[in-house]
Amino acid sequence: MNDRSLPGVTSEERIVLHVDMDCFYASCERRRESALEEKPVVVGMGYEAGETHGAVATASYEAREHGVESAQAISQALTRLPRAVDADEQEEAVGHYRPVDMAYYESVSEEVKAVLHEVADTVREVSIDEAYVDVSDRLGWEGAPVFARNLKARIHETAGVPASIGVAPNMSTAKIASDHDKPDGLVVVTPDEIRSFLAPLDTKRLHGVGPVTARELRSMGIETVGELAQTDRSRLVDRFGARGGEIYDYARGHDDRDVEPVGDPKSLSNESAFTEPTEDSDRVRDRLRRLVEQVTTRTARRNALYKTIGIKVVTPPFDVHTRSHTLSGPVNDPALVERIVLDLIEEFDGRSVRKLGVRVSNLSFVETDQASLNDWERPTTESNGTDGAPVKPDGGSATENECTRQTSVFEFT
Ligand code: DCP
Ligand code: MG
Repeated sequence: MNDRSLPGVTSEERIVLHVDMDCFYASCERRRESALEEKPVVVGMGYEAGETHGAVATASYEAREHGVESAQAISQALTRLPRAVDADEQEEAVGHYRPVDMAYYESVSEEVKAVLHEVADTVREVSIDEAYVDVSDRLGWEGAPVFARNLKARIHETAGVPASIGVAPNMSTAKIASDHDKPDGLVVVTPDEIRSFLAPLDTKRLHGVGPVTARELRSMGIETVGELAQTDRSRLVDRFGARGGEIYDYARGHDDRDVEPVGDPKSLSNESAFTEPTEDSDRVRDRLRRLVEQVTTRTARRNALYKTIGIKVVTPPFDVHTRSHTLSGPVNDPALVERIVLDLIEEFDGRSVRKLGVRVSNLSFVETDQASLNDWERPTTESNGTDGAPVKPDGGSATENECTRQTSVFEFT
């Protein structure tokens, strides 16, 4: 159980996907040159006649069988896998060398990331070929393998390149899982399996353990992640400082990092699940008030204004309902958020609720210049309301049912 739990709230496990494209640059080259399918492909610099300097950016899995790998000197790659010339193109033991074309790879990457944003709200893009996706709010573990398989297929159909996906209750394990069965991998590690999945692995597989740390760990008699998990935490902290505690936690399957989108977010939300589904509308409202406080604290910290305020209500088994209300201008007004949220929840009174979320979106970010905010301090939808009545959501276009929108992208069964 993780440490994020609040009293009365399940310290629920999340469902995190790590998506990592297979031999990405080489796959991009194959996408536009299908004759390269299943052939050894090396993408790099410095292999042309007369050039000797340069390095391998990546190699296809067929080329890796010849000992070619990322960051290798191109001269060494050429020794292991001679460059194909017209006459010997049919030979298996020759490599098809291509120059790096970043602009092209970036355009393919954008197509991949677009698919991810289409199927999930919470996406953290980590690099050109890697991203984390948190789907806890819309899936249970029983649905996770099908979701991941569909996502892989959809990336392949849409962007034309293969991905490996790891699914796990947290980021560090999801990353290990995506790498576990490459290429074309799909590895799902459920909360029950996490310790046994990690235990036999080399400590090098953990985030934060490089070759030097791995060597030090070995000198302490620690080879596997399982052995690391059995060590005294204090021994690791003494030796490696804060990072020692971190790798200990990862080894035990704990990682509380949130999948936080980088850059300015499009929305900010907080969610909370009940230990058991509840029909108690007072409890539901209390929980919502707390979520409003959490989310508006975050917006204040980031100097964010919001125009759209929404709730998410998950009813058993995992039905996700979203409702939102859009104001005519951006505001920073926690009391207004609370009124809107409490108004939106009325529709669900008497229904069993498993999980709640509060989201503000349509964000704009301001310098801390209060004067410029004052014009927008009150939304126009409220300006004629003097009786303090809750602002009514304008039932039409601003109210969206995310569940419907999302299932049109994916079938889950
Ligand atoms: N890259 C690079 N130089 C490196 C490592 C990587 O230029 N030393 C580039 C080329 C890769 C891309 O970054 O295609 C993504 O890096 P990965 O580590 O994910 O490697 P690949 O996607 O190529 O292979 P894998 O299937 O192992 O993910
Ligand atoms: Mg990759």
